[in-house]
Order: sequence, then structure tokens, then C-alpha cells
Amino acid sequence: FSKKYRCIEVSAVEQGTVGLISLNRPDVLNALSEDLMHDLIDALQGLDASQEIGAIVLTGKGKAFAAGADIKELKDKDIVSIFMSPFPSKWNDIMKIKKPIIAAVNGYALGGGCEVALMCDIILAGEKAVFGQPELKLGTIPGMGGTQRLIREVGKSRAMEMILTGSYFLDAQEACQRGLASRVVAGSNADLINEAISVAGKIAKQSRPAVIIAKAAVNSAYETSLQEGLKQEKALFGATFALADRKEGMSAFIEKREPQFVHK
Ligand code: CO8
Repeated sequence: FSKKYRCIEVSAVEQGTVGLISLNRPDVLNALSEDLMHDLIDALQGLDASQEIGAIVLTGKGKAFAAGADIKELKDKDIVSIFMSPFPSKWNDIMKIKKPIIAAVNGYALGGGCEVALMCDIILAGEKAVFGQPELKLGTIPGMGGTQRLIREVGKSRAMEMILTGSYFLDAQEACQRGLASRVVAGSNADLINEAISVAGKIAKQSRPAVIIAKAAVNSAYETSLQEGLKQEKALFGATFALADRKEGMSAFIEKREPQFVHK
């Protein structure tokens, strides 16, 4: 991962099995500019395509995960440029990444920053994490999925209060209590990132195709009815029986040894 980016840093950790992406515009609290978005999506797609990488950690440098879309860049846009630009829908490309993405959020995850975290598969919250949707205060609304995804995580009433007041922020504890984040990691930013890398490392040790199938199965619950989702689960469960890794995993259990997955 020698590719150099303008707005992010990318490296491979955990013996090259985990991709670590750090949003790197700390002076503006990692505001999500168009350049940053292009960098981030390019890096995610590169890590997704890599044979070695099994999971991805996404974090922010400095005191924010990301404080939202870059307001200075948005300020002079008009309705035509917003509708014609690939910018708002391009963010949805994060949802096309097949490998799990773990957001390590310490500090502000506001507006688009909260929405990017919501597009990740697991959110680990540092003690200073703050989640919120302040767009109404700018005379606009969440535009990267916040009105749709937040309600599924924290319920309608709380999502409404967060979005309509723009000032009801969730701290790390409350984000966990409400199910937005998986858990709070105590300690410094480095402790949080190490924990996220450790979780990603555990995922990377699993059979990669089985992980990708599991992520797809869980995500189908967002898009479909229970019955349809159960049908998809059944088909995907059956598909794992075509994997060499499934045979190896079950053999290893019976032979009381660690599985040696070949990711096939
Ligand atoms: N965009 C651009 N610059 C920002 C942003 C941002 N979102 N957030 C912070 N900055 C800049 C500040 O302007 C400041 O720069 P400078 O030093 O040049 O003045 C620097 O970062 C540090 O910020 P503060 O001095 O404000 O730091 P504080 O610790 O005092 O406050 C806050 C931190 C509370 C996070 C505050 O910075 C803040 O309120 N930021 C804006 C949060 C916000 O409103 N986010 C929503 C943005 S809109 C959005 O995300 C829409 C998403 C949908 C887009 C769809 C695609 C088109």
C-alpha cells in the first residue's frame, strides 16, 4: 500500500491482513471534501480487491473521526451542481465494499462523519466519541444516509430529536446503549485503534469468503422482509458448503486443532 493520497493515510497491519485507513485532514477535523471522498473510496476498493487483506479499520487523525461534509466546499454550491454531481451518491460506494469495515471513532462523528460511521459494519467508540447530525443548523438535512440509517439504529424518536434539533449528540456510552456502537474502548486514541485492529485481525483470520458471505447475509436484513431475508440466508448458508474452508473448519473442530483456512 505504497500509494500516496492527499487526504488519507493507508497502511497494512496485522502481518498485512488488515488495512488501516486514517482520515488525514486534522486541521479541519477531517471534513469530508470531494478529494477525501475520492481518496477514501479508491483506498477501500483497493483493499477490498487485495488477496491479503481480510478486514479494514477506518479512523480519523486528531480529535475527530470526521466533523461532516466540508462546509466551506458546500457553501457556494447550487441545486444544479448538487443534483448533477456524483458526490452525494458516490458516498454509497462504501456500501459496495465486501470486506468488513470497522470504524474506530474517537471524537466527533458529526453530519457526514456520523453517516460514514453508519455505513461501516462495526463501530467501536473511544471515550471521547460524539455522534450527531447537526445539518439542520446549516439549513440543510443529512444527505449521506442519516435520515434512513439512524432511525434503524437508535429508533424514530431519538433519530428525530437528533436530526430535528441538530444539537442532541450521543456520547460514547449512550451510542453503545442505543446500539449505534458495539462498545466503548477505554483509554487513548491509540488504545482504540489497537483494539479495532485486534477485532479486524480476528475477522481476517476467518475464511475470507465466509466472512464476505456473512456480511452480505446480515446486510440483507436492512433491505428486505424477514421471510425474504431468511430465504437469502438459507441460500448463502448452502453456498458455504461449496467452500474448502467450510470442510477444513469442521474437520479442524473434530480433529481438535486450529483450522488452516485457504480462503477458498
Ligand atoms: N467543514 C469544514 N470545516 C470544518 C468542519 C466542516 N464540517 N468542521 C470543522 N471545520 C473546521 C473549522 O472551520 C475550523 O477551521 P479554522 O481553524 O480554519 O477556523 C477547524 O475545523 C476546527 O474547528 P472548530 O474551531 O470549530 O473546533 P471546535 O472544537 O471549536 O468545534 C465542532 C468542533 C463542534 C465539531 C465544530 O467544528 C462544528 O460544529 N463543525 C461542523 C459540524 C457540522 O455542522 N457538520 C455537518 C456538516 S454538513 C454535512 O455533513 C452534510 C452531509 C451530507 C452531504 C451530502 C453530499 C453533498
